Order: sequence, then C-alpha cells, then structure tokens
Amino acid sequence: MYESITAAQANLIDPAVAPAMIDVTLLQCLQQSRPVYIELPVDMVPVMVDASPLQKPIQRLEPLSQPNAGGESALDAVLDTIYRSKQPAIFVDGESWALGILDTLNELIKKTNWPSWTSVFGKGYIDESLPNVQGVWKGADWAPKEHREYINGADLILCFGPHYSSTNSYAYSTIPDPAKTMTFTWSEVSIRGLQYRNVPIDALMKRLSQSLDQSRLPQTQIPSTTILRSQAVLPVDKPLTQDNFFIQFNKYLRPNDVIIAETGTAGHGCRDFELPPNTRLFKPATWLSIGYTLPATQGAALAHRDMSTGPAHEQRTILLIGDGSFQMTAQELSTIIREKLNVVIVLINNDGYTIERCLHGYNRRYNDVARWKYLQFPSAFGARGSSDGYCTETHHAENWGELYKAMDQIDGAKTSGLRMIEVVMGREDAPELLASYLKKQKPEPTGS
Ligand SMILES: Cc1ncc(C[n+]2csc(CCOP(=O)(O)OP(=O)(O)O)c2C)c(N)n1
Ligand SMILES: [Mg+2]
Repeated sequence: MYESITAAQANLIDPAVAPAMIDVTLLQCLQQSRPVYIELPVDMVPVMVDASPLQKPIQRLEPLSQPNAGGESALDAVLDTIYRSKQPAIFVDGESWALGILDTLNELIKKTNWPSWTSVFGKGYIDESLPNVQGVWKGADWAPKEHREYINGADLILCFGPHYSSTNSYAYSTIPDPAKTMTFTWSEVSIRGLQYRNVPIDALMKRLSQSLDQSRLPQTQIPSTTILRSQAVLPVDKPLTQDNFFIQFNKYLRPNDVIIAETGTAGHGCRDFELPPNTRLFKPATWLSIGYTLPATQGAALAHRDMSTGPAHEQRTILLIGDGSFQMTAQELSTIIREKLNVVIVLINNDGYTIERCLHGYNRRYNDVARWKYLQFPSAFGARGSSDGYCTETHHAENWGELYKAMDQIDGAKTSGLRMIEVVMGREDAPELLASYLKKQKPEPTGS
C-alpha cells in the first residue's frame, strides 16, 4: 500500500545499484517534499556497497527555465493583480511549509505590510511579532469584528498552501472566496479561478520578491484588534480556567522553543498563542490521532538537540497534552528520560476526554478515563531527580499562583531535564469554540 502514499519507492535487492537507488529516491523526497519508501531486506544489511556517492550531497534540482513557459506569464499576472488591488490580505495555510517558500513568504509579508493571517495548520510559519500579522483567521463566527470586516471588504486574498480540512478551517468557514482569491500551490497559481500550470512555486516566489515594485503596492491596514482577554497577572488563589490559561502560559514561551499541542483542549487553546519569533508550533489540523504528540515530542527533542549548537537546556521542546491523550502512549516518557531529552510537559488533567464531552455525550461514561497519578510516571520510568546534569522535576497546579510558581522555576532552569507540570482544569471547561458545542448539547435551563 505504501506506493499510494509515497512519491518514490526503492527495494534494495541489488548491491550494485543500491546506493544509486537510495540517492534517486531521496532526491524525489527533497524535490517533491513528500515521503518516500526505501525497503532494506534483512539479508542485505551486512552486504558491502560503494560508499563514494556519500561524498556528494544530494541537491534539489533548480527548475529549468523554459522559453515562453507558464512561469513568466503567471508572474506578470500575479504582479498585475497585486498592483490593481485596493484591499488585499494574505492567508498562509498549512502546506506552505512543504512548498519551501517560508523565507520569501515572510519577506512578502514584511514588504507589503498587508494584514496577514494563518490557518490553524499554518500557525507558526510566519513571524507573529510583525505588527501586520493578525494570528489565526477564525472565520465569520469566531474572528474579532475587525478581522471579519477587513476580510469581508478585501478585494484580493493571497492564499498560500491551502489545506481545507474541517478542523483547519473552522468547519469550512475560513476558506477564502474563490472570486477574490489568488491561490499558490506546488506547481500552480490560480487567480480568481484562472489557472497557470507548471509554475514551480519556490522559483515564482523568489522572482515575485525580487520584482515587487513597492511604490505600486496598495497601502492598507487593519484597525488594531480589540484585546479580548487580558495578560495581566490573575488572582493567585483562583482556579485555572481554559479561557485564560493559554494567554497566561504564553509569557513562558521564548524564541527557539519547539511547542507541540495535542488534539483536545490543548490543540484548540494554542491557537491563541502569540508566538515569539523563531519558534515552531505543531498542532492538530487534520489527522487528530490522539497519543501522537508524546512520541513526537521525543523525536522533536532529539532532533532539536542534534541540530543545535547552543547549551542543551536552551533547546526546549514543550508539550501541552491532555490526560486522555497521555494515556495512549505514556511509555514514551521512558524514552525521553533514557535519552535525557530537554522537555517540558504540561499535562492538562481535566478528568477525561473534555473535547469529546463538548462534541458528543458530555455526561457519558465513555468520556471518562482512569484517574492516573501522572506525576509518579517519571520516577516509575527511572528518572532519578537530579543526576549527570539531567534534572527531573514535577509540579502540580490548580490555581494561578501555583502555575506561576512552577513555571517561573521551569523557566529559570539552567540544566537540561524533564519538567512535568500537571495543571488541573474543570471537566467541562473548554476553549470557546468547544464550549459552544457543549452548550448546544445541554438542555435549556427552564425559566422560573
Ligand atoms: C486514536 C484516537 N482515538 C480516539 C480519538 C477521538 N478523540 C479525539 S480527542 C479525544 C480526547 C482527548 O482527551 P484529552 O487528551 O484528555 O484532552 P482534553 O480535551 O480533555 O483536554 C478523543 C478520544 C482520536 N482522535 N484518536
Ligand atoms: Mg482530558
């Protein structure tokens, strides 16, 4: 079945051609930004092969410039449409990463200074510290009034890397109107429905960035958005609530963090983060398989350590995960400890599947999970407190004071370690979109 989901496949049964087959297959992986499949039969493992190709790095091929190809006319049409627009907007969706255009896209956002949004999936791809970057576009029902008015009045939306799944598009409500949208995908630009094919997107974006005449760009901006929730310090003895938790947690995020939010209330709440520059956020957008993020955190933390040159404790991987999801793959905590990875785990303990309570069967038993003693897991998996420069610490927070105290300690860490904080929140407390679904399930209170 792998042939259907990979861009290229190789079965290494012949030592003479195995190295070349590996290179050709990996080239397809780089070239298409899609997975490939290489099969290594067990009896081939000890076989010697020619290692000389390892001396030459595999490089993506530059697109060949074809006379009169779609690329030039597409570029002209894109520029013309941009210069004619009066109220443009930029919308960055999740597949922009694989298109390899994030540098040029960020340049475009800076150069134009136009109001720019991401989808849920695209969050973290563009620099959220820029004044024109507005965060996640939440559609007609959930976006602040200023966002809705701007997008409704826009005559052009530049949409990059569209990925229109229901979770990623607020039940399809954020999909831009095709009549005013210019869409950029892997090898195609579509301008208000008119398609230009065989246009390599990364080359087009580079040319666009070079050719843009700043004096011809429409000047437009959005009135500053009403601040919906406060970042002020909250009363220390008040219980933790979902509506403020993510805004409060935001102040502990810093450049260089890798942040992972699991399907559940965490995956919804993280949409409100204002990410510091140079961070990455992985969040649920389509596939939503719970339990995926704990092993993913292990992998990300390992990669983070391998790729960085700075001190290990400064390369943080932060996971926000629910109790239900943690129960799916808890044993991966053991690998995190064994590999001495620098990880912060925020475990939201709300006594079961809160997101599912919101969607369906809020009072049904199938949304309850066993009540584990989560903070005992590190020691059960062999963590030794503080040894060999690796530290394990656990915290429990039920109110803002306990959260601030624990996070201040975690934030000041000077050694690499596993830091786990269990945050307790209500069984039926959820970010606003989910809370609205819960409300719909409950009978209207009868008037007196
Ligand atoms: C493998 C898998 N099983 C079941 C589901 C359905 N599902 C989606 S979210 C969820 C519950 C998540 O609960 P928890 O991690 O505790 O997060 P909370 O919403 O309570 O914060 C379930 C069971 C799924 N998405 N994937
Ligand atoms: Mg839960």
